[in-house]
Amino acid sequence: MKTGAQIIWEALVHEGVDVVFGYPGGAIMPAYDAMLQYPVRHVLVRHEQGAAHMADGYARASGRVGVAIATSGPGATNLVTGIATAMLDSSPIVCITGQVAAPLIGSDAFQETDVTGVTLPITKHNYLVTHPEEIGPTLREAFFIARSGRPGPVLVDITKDAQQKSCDYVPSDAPVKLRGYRPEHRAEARDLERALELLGHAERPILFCGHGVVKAGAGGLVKELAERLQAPVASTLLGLGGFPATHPLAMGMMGMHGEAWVNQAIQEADLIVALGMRFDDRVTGNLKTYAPRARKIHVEIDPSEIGKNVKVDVALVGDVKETVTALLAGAQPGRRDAWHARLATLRGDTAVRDIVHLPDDGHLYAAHVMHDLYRLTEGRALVVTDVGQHQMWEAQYYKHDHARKLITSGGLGTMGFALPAAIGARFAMPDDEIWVICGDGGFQMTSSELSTCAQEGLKVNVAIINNGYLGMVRQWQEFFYGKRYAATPLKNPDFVKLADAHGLVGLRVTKRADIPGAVAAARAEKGTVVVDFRVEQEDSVYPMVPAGADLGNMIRRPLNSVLAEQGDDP
Ligand SMILES: Cc1ncc(C[n+]2csc(CCOP(=O)(O)OP(=O)(O)O)c2C)c(N)n1
Repeated sequence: MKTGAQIIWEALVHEGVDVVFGYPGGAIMPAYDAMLQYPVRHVLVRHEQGAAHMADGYARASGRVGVAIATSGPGATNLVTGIATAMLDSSPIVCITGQVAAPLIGSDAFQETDVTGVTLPITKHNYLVTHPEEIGPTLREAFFIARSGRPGPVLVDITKDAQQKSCDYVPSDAPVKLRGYRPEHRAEARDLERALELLGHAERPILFCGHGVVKAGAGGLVKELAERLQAPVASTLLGLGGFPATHPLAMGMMGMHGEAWVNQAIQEADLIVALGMRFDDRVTGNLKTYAPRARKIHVEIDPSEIGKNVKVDVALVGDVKETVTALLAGAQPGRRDAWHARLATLRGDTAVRDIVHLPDDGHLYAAHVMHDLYRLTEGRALVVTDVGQHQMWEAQYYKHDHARKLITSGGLGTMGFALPAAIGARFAMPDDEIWVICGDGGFQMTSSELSTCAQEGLKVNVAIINNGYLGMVRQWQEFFYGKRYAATPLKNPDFVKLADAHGLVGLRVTKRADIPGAVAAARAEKGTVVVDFRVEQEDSVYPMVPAGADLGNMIRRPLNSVLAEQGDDP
């Protein structure tokens, strides 16, 4: 006989879990008490949002399921932002919450919240468990659902009395079968044939590398396909690293803050092969004018994404790896010289406008920090970004050649994600050099997790891109709201002192020349280091497609100001 609390840990150990991120409280105390008997490391977070992001960061870095644990009521509701973040980016996490005892449910008992109700739309699935016998099988299903098909978060809410009561428990290895849940799909032969026909005839194709390529570990196959077809590859934000950024066929990022020439190329392409991506509005701009000349092939594991935003000519529903393997079996080599010549023209003056190429004028630009971090870490760091301008600059200037080395909140755009997600990634990748890149705003949303770093003895490097503003919102105010900076200037704490208060090292950089020294000092330190980069306050991310505008209609860095800074006559 085992208590329900013991069964929770037995089931987790059986699933191969060796670390969980959580915060205790009344309704989950039996589980915490039983935890001491099991070989699972518990990381005590400072806010349950952090626990969910840590589980998410762990999952994204490792490809395994991350686990967060919290008590009922406020503990459970604090998980919500992290669960929604995982949902929008298809990240496999299992959240276990305590619930008030079953007889009290519905009585507004102390710390009672209907968390299965609250999380219904932001979980792939959720459960309320009221009997100890259900705990083992439910957790087994939860892990299966989280990682199968299109991955996502699953919440298991377990009443306190179910944790306290006992029953027999034997872990099962039988395959999980659930009525109505069919996560596996395989592209149909006739659709593959049709796709190969379109590929054979295309003169101006582009492959799109989405998050699904990273998740499926399909990067090598996509490279083979791109080289065979001589097709250029554009990436979504979450697809970065899925295809090597330094490969000659790599175009870089598409979408709102993608390269202008890449977006223009999409508008001129005659075939798009979208691999594991979902045509998010940040990628397409105005759907009415999106890629008007292109036939579209959509390779996607989730059938509900097909035709959701963009009508496609061929849908290949299935795992990206399997589907690209099937395409490779029939894809014919191509050259497409004229298309590559056209792309070179489109690329045009992009380099001239690039701020990184400007001479050092004494100002510290965020782009310099990203570029130097890329250079100094030789592109090998695992970078976890927060949300805002710095996120886009990182995507533009840190060239990722490897999958799972950029972790960022794409779909939900959750400020406060980076530091906790990096802590989770630290457990997945104990030997990686990890850099958190965050804004001064987002950092303060979850900076209390510095305490977690200190208590757990964790090493991450935190680069705060400190522009004294909620930068991305300030940029929109500058472009679209007549420079009325409503509620975007920030009066920040002294981040160096804040690090010090946590018993950690803090550094400050105000000049470009000082970046390498600070990076070296941060790398040399054993514990977590916070580097406060005081960057240009009113710089903007260029280029930009205004929300809902045509993809080919980008705001570019004003050439006049660029030439003026270069000392040329505008
Ligand atoms: C939790 C949350 N609240 C609000 C927003 C809206 N938002 C998007 S970017 C941004 C500004 C971010 O400022 P900062 O963290 O300083 O980064 P920067 O843009 O300056 O690089 C805001 C407020 C958000 N994405 N997430």
